[in-house]
Amino acid sequence: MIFNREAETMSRKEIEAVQLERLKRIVRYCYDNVKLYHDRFDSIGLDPDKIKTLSDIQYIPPTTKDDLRDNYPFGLFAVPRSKVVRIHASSGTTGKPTVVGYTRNDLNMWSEIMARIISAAGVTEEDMAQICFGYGLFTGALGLHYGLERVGAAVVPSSSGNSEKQIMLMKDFGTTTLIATPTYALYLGELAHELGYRREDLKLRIGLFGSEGCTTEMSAKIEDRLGLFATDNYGMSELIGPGVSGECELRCGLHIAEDHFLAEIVDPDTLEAKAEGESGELIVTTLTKEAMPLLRYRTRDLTRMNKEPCACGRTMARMDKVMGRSDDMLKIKGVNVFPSQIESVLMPVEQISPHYMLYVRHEGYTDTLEVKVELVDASLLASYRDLENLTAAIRHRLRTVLGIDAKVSLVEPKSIERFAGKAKRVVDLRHSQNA
Ligand code: DLL
Repeated sequence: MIFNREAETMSRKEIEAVQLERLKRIVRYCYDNVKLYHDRFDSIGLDPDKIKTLSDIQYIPPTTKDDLRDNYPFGLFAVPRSKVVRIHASSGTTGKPTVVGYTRNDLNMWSEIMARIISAAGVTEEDMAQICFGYGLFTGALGLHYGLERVGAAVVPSSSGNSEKQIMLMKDFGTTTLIATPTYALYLGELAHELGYRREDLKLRIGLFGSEGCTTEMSAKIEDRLGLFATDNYGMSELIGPGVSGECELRCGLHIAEDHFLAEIVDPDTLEAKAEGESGELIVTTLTKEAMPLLRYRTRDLTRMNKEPCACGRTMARMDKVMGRSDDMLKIKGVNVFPSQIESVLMPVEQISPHYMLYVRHEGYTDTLEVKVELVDASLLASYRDLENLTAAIRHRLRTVLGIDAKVSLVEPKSIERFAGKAKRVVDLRHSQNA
């Protein structure tokens, strides 16, 4: 079902007209209401009225996470406190969180764009949706919550953790829709199996996953374990939370809510625009946000964009699944690789489970990578020869497919940590080693 047919099926010309009108307005609004933008425009002599076409956006300097940090907590808000009705924040790895605010209109827009991708995945008012994202400052749970209510689904706000109870509720309530990070969904599937539930004991049919990368191969494993159809959903707190883009039932890219977000793909080093279809860093301008609008926000996420209308009837541009973040790229003996590529190589290997960790170290003069992955069957550990053969086969695949040489460690089933939120699979020990 197309939730908002009028918006979601505009012609490219109509989309661009809406974007241009909104871009001009938001640029002026930012200049008039946010000191950072006022000062930055003035310092380079940029008149907000100079933005007359969509491509004029290139004259606007990008906004970065550092700008948010430097203006912690509310320095980038464009409205007085009385107009702010919600605060969220994302916990950075270091220091203070990144804080974002919403007006009533922002929350309304957020529910609308969420309802679009929730409907695009096939969820209707007949569904019972269990939200296993952590409720709190994280945008995931409340974002999905209000979108699902807008669609009319029954929401079970079970939050993350307490996994045995999650599965019990899933069975007893007849949950049809699961909302979680792919990592947590994978774990819930594993636990349900261990607790003796059969797939048919659960009524799950759709999984709305997101907040972290998940390869198609990993997604297929989750679908198999839980007996559902999974879609990938992308967003980030700074821009709104989830809702920036999401897959429809055809799963050939994530539809971007282009009437609210203007997306560009640029070269992460030079910031030059990439040609359509080329991959690069996603930069997003919020076109309608009131409380904390952002101009040309550097997401650091790497993807591609396709503006061809989709066979589902929606015309909004689609982005590829995120390949990784530019700051997540691992350089192993001169070869650049993303954790997602390693995941794609590991997933099809039958004898190993989908749980893995990547350790990067500095040894001698070079960086080394250890891929630690769980065996499905512990009995393999008893046979030195079988273990050696499997290790060699995985090393060989990593070398031929990705061109990297890694140490492969096969470990006992269930010995790798399970995550209830986003997984932290890459451990970079280079810094601590130097310290
Ligand atoms: O993760 C928002 C969200 C919640 C999206 C629930 C989807 C579902 P942050 O915590 O600010 O916001 O993290 C944003 O997570 O820049 C990406 O690097 C990564 N990310 C989010 N969704 C995906 C995805 C939420 N579908 C950061 N695939 C982003 C890959 C994703 N990475």
